[in-house]
Amino acid sequence: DFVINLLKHPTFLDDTYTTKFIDTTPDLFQFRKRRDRATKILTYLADITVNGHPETVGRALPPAQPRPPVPPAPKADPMPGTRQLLEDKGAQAVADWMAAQTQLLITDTTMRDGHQSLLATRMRSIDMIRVAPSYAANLPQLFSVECWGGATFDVAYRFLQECPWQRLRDIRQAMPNLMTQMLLRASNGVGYTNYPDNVVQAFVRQAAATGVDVFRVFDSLNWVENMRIAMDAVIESGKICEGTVCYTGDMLDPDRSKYDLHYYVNTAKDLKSAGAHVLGLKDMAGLLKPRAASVLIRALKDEVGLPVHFHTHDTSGMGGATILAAAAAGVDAVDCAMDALSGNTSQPTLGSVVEALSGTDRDTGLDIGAIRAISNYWERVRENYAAFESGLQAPASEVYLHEMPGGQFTNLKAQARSMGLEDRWHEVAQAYADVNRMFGDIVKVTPSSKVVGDMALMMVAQNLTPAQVMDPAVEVSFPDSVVDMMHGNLGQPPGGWPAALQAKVLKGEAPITDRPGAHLAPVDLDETRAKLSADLEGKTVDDEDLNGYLMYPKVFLDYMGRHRIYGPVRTLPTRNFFYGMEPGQEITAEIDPGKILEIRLQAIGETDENGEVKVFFELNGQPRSIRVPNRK
Ligand code: BTN
Ligand code: 3PY
Ligand code: ZN
Repeated sequence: DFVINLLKHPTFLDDTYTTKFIDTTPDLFQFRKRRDRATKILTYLADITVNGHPETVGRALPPAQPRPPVPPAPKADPMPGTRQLLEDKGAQAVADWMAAQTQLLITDTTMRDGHQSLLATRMRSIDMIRVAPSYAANLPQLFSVECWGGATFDVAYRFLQECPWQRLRDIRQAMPNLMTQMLLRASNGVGYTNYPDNVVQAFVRQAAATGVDVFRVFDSLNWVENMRIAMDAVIESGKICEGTVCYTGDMLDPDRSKYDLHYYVNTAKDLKSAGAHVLGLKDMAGLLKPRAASVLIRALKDEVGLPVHFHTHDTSGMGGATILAAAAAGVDAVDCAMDALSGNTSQPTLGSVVEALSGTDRDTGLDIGAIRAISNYWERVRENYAAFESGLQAPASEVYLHEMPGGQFTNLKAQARSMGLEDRWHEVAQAYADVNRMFGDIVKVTPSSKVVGDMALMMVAQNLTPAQVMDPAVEVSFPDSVVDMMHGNLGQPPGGWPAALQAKVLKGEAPITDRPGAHLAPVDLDETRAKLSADLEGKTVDDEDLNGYLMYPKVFLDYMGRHRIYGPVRTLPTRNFFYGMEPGQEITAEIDPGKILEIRLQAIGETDENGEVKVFFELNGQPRSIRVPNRK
């Protein structure tokens, strides 16, 4: 049988079993092996120690002297919070309670948008789960903790080698009194493309079952028609549906009349009719100015009749002022990030908003001492992610020109750098604004923002002006994402796509104008599960795995392939996950509740004639050696 086959393979006999090995002997990838999880984790540590982590090589280093993050002690048993209200009385009761509150309710975004916007979404679950009990015990007045969705789903599998569902389950368990919140891109799920309706429905059902309480549902073109499938699925699951309108442009600028007060109020009313319990106002780029916030929030409160939850980014440096204006105008809840992961392209600073409102009629009721202690934990956590810092030095008013979402800004900058366009960044910013106008002035948020970014980079790289792009006589090879969007595959913007550009992009092909989901056949879930199980050599495929695969087939399979080699590396401390170990260092990893591996790195051998290195460990006091290729 294949286990014996594998064990007889000469490379396996001397304990070498790595990605490279898999790449060079793909036939063996199909074989089951019996290596225990501890050996897998040692293999990972040996490989990273010798070769470095591909994602951190050449990047900024964390402090030489590690300062391990220590979560603040839970002060008491967790008091009942919003979660109990949801469990006991249901989603509508939470919405009614929100609207009746006088205090400003706060969502902490550190575990999702905070690190998505500042650290390229690279925060690992272990750093979140360890502090979750401190949130539960010391900040029970929080409205919710945003900890899932957006880009975190994909990045967990793709770059962090961990299961996003397990993250959600663990956080949910560690924080039983607080509502968890996720960001859902409506029919685009947590991906970049429109999924078949039944895939969106299955995903929402699973997210609710595994532990999401509040679903912030938005569409990247504010097309309510394309949000109904996701919103209905949330409502059916009994969880809170935060139907969300994205803010763009400048509401009080008469030259940007497409997105005026009427537009927002009408869209919000449509969201209410579609069943939203709460109205989300999502200012993903941080464009809502304080004066506009006063007008907009007051109108939404007066004319729509839903509690309003406001989200912004501090890219301009003006986010705190806008939050205070929104609070004065009667907003019910706002998003902030813990101090140490706030500011710039992230959310405004949680502790400072709490301080600013302390003693006022919108006093948040949160304990500022508890906030500082938790922020101090995040400050230490952040040090270990130095490789993913963007280097952004300061807030900038340029955001009002380009209108890039906080989560995209540093990403696009890195993309520009990798294309050799770093010195032309301000041209990219201008091109981004130009593309937005060419596309008819659209909402720019994942995935529409990615399309605008692709087009802007292409124009700068090829020195194309907007006039040239529009000129029917100039041949332009548009990015695939632009063709896809002009085809209607992300839905319809208000007023439709500009006809001349659309015709040029589509080269005579007819666009669709109805829901993209209406053109996608439902996926046969049983058949997909059976096929996936077969591809994974008979492994039982549970609903979480199935939904991960449906969102990201290749990313999921690659993750599973690495998982069988490296095992539960999510249990490693972050420092060691990214940088391996020093000789003499000792760490622990809890691979199951109560099952703790004590790992000591004894020594690193010389590279032998086969280009391999033997790495000597002690595992729970027993010597173990692992051989890995030296790829340096
Ligand atoms: C990735 O970045 O592709 C996922 C992280 C795991 C990659 C592992 S780390 C050890 C080994 N060396 C590599 O170059 N890839 C794998
Ligand atoms: C996402 O979709 O990931 C976003 O953060 C949009 O703002
Ligand atoms: Zn955001």
